Amino acid sequence: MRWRTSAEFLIGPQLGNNLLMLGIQAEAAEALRRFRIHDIDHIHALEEAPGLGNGGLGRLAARFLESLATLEIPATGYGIRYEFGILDQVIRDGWQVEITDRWLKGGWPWDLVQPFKSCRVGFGGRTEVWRDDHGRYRVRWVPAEQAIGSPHDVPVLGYRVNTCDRLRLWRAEAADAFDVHAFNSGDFYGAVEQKVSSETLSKVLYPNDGTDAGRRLRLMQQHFFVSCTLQDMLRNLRKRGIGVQEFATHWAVQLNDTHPAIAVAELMRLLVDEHHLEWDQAWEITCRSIAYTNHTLLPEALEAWDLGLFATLLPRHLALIHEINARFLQQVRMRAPGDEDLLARVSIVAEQGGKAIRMAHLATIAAHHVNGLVALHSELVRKELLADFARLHPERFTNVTNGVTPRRWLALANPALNGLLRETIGEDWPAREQEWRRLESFRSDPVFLDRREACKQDAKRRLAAIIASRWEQVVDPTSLFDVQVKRIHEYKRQHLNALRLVVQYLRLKHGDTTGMVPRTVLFGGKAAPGYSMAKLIIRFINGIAEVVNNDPDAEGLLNVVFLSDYNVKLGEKVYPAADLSEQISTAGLEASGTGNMKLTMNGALTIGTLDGANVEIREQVGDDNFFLFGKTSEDIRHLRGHYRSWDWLERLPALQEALALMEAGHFSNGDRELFRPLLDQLRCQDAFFVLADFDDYLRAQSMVDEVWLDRRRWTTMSLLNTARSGYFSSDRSIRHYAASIWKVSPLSLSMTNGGSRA
Ligand code: 26Q
Repeated sequence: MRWRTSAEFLIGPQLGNNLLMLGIQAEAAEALRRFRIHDIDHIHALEEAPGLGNGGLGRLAARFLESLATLEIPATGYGIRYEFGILDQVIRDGWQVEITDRWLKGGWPWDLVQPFKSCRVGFGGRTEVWRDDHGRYRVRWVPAEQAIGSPHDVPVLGYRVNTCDRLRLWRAEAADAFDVHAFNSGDFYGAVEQKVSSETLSKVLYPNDGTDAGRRLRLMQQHFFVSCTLQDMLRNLRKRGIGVQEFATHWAVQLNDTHPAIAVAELMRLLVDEHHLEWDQAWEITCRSIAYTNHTLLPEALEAWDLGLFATLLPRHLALIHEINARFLQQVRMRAPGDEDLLARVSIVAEQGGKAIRMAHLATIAAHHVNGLVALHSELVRKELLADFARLHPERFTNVTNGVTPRRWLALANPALNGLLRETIGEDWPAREQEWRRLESFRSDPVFLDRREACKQDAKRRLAAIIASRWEQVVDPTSLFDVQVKRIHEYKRQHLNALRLVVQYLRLKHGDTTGMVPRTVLFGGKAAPGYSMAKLIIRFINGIAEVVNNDPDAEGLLNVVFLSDYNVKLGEKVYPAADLSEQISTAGLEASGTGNMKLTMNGALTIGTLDGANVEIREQVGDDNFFLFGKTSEDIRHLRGHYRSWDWLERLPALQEALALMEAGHFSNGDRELFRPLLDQLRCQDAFFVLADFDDYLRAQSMVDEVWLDRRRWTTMSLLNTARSGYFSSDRSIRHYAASIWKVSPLSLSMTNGGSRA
């Protein structure tokens, strides 16, 4: 059995997906008709989607479970049942305003509580030494507080198979819900205080703004769900009569980034303190079962916990980590005698700037495999982020390229294309990504290309209708739909996209429209609540939209829409309708990206840098079918240190004019100060090399215009993007994990009454 621990599972709406997986969409629609409901989409629209994740990492965890189920590999995803997920976004006066996500307010019918499988989790307190019957010294942790985790199970269906996997989300409850003593003594509020503070544990998902990573509650959340999970697994073995020594043969543990990395210490504590294993045996079991996936190269996003906080909350774990560290450093000493710098670099405990526990080091030291998300990212993990560790144990470092599920993102989200694919490459195409290449044989078939184009038009019309009703904007479905949907972050460079719109707008104002094609430019994404520059970028985009959409000179040529509250549900409408996919991050900074894969599958052409998964997308679809621009990660590395954005600006007259217009308050109702922080950042620092890539981005955009004018060529390229995107099916990723990291194979249960895919 495998389990994947992740602090986030962004699972999306369940109904439509489950009907698809079971193959009963038509039956469900028919059943509804008997209740005089003729459009099942009305029902889908009512479903509340759990926002239990920030973005890519949470979405990846969800889709990997779906692929595990589809491939019939027994697995459980373990996470937290947050009461409030990622904040809902509304736009007021161009600004993002956050609203609590009360996804549970109307109840949620998809999970099953398992009260008899609850677990107790401790916090704080002290450790005690005692002697066992054999006279050996043992340590016992005496926590000061306890909480209870109760499992809420969500079935994860595979595509047309006879089994399902399980997502087990822990909800925190008070260990002693009601303090009768306090109540009897008249302290009514004190009587529920413990309850309130324990339940806070699973209350809210933390945003990934990286600013307040030292938050005590987040560390408590991590320990809470990891401890429940490991206890659950040990109980499972006990129930099956399997000894703890066999742990690693029965469970393969995949850490989704370092958020669950405390598992290394907690598993050691359970094995050594509670199951009385010797250290060496416990360590061997821990290392044989745990593997770690890294998701970020940004130093500020690497988790490091203040040592004092750790000591107060998890005193026993801290002692165990010190022991793990001491033994590891001793090995390093033997390998590299006298290299004190190396010891300081690899130690779990960071000594500079206040002592801290580096979770990535803890995970890396224990893991039998450490993987990145795409070739380039894995390379940077190996050569830069964890280079010292990779020199010590090169065999542990590997790559597993991310994927996305073609079920949700193509079969479900794009019904017209689904129909065409079923007809051409077989009913079973969503589970057979190797077959997609057969579509290439239609690349010169005009009838087929027309049908392919009609599918895209259908999706664009549907999105245009949603935009008209929800955002009250009219967009032309025959224009080029140019899409950038993802979390708002400076490294993702939505401001690069926005600035080229200003340049474009100025061209329109100057009457210079040669070669320009009608475009509808769509943005979507949330900014972390504490990330003010990201929020200013949203304000900037909305300022541009307001001006451009109301200027008659731009009519029919440029339309800009900010799709507020972008989430999985809205994504299902956007991906199928996209013509152009904007993947324009600063090279070396986007670990992978997965929206880029969903867009490629849906036949959008990518304009992008050589970053993250873009590199492999371009390799797969061919460089003729990809609009490449920008500096490479290598170029950026060389530029760092002596980059002077103002020198670059000198050579960019069109951009100078755009910045001047911003500064004049043109996009902020005359307010000349509003965008000052953004302007200063670009002119004086430009930490994300927007100016260094600007000219080349414009060049690539005019290539886009040129190809769009030759619609046959565009549609052929679009078809080839879909045909060659099979590599990005998450089934391929999971097969890779299964074979090379977990060493597991499918367990197929044959059907007795039909319906199985096999
Ligand atoms: C950390 C500390 C404190 C509070 C929050 C966090 C936190 C939470 C979530 C840090 C990071 C995240 C999420 C990261 C994430 O989504 N990363 C993305 O993962 C994708 C899937 O592998 C990649 O495609 C993206 O490139 C990567 O940015």
